[in-house]
Amino acid sequence: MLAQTTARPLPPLESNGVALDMSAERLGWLVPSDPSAPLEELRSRYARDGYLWLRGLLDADEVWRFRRRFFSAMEGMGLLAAGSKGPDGVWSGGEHDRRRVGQQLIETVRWAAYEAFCLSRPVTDFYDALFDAPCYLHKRKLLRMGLPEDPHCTGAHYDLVYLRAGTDHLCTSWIPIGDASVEMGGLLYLEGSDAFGRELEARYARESGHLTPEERIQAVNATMTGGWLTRDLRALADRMNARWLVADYAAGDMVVHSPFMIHASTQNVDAHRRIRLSTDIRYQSVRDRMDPRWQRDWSPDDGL
Ligand SMILES: O=C(O)CCC(=O)C(=O)O
Repeated sequence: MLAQTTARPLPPLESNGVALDMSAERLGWLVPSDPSAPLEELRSRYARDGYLWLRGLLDADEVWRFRRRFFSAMEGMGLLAAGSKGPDGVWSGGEHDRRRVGQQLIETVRWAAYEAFCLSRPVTDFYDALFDAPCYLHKRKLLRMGLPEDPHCTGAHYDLVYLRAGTDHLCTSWIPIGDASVEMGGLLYLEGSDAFGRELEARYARESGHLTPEERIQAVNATMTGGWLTRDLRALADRMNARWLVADYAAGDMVVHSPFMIHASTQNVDAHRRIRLSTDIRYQSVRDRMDPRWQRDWSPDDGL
């Protein structure tokens, strides 16, 4: 196993305008795994921790190439600083053409080159082995940008809330496209929360018996008001008596998390104003039941 990244002092972090205000007992560092470790070891770590941070699984050059291609498609929309070159992805600090940027994102998730990136050999080999069956990549794939100064972040949630119409034997890959330091707002995970997510889901199953099957799979219905548990990450950590685990991700890394593992993101406060770019995509065995709502390309109005 790789050594844990060295803990280092961090700036104050915020998520959706709420300060994390983390004391030492509420903040920790994600533990990396070596992708070449024996499969049984990786499986048991995943079952125990609810995640695997596979450092250097992907070819870093390919990741940088994809970042370069992404930002070159975004040129001329006011998003990037005048001096931002190639894969830098430095934010302009001003207004951008939201309509064009949004359209470009919708187009980019449909690129064959993006699909090929998501299906790169190390990723599919890993999942074929993990599932002990040919893996299937859900068509609904998300690319996200974390812009510096944007207070909107991902609230605390677990993924199954959005994927209830298929198997729960599925995994999310969260892949930073470029480096994603803590300052850049990379994903953070609530330690030990896979078990808590399972409890919440079991409770939901008990309490949602009166809903129709169509209503029951929705994240918003008479029993639930949305997929997020909270925007107040500190309060959730206190309630769970747990730590949020942060990491300095590098191009080439992939985090695998279980559909019950609670995660969130923080505001990008990178001193160099680099945009956090990442993709989150879901894999399962081709033989397990698939959520039909995830068999179409992402669009902002797809209702999920
Ligand atoms: O990248 C983000 O901010 C959110 C990603 C996410 O929720 C996921 O990977 O399931």
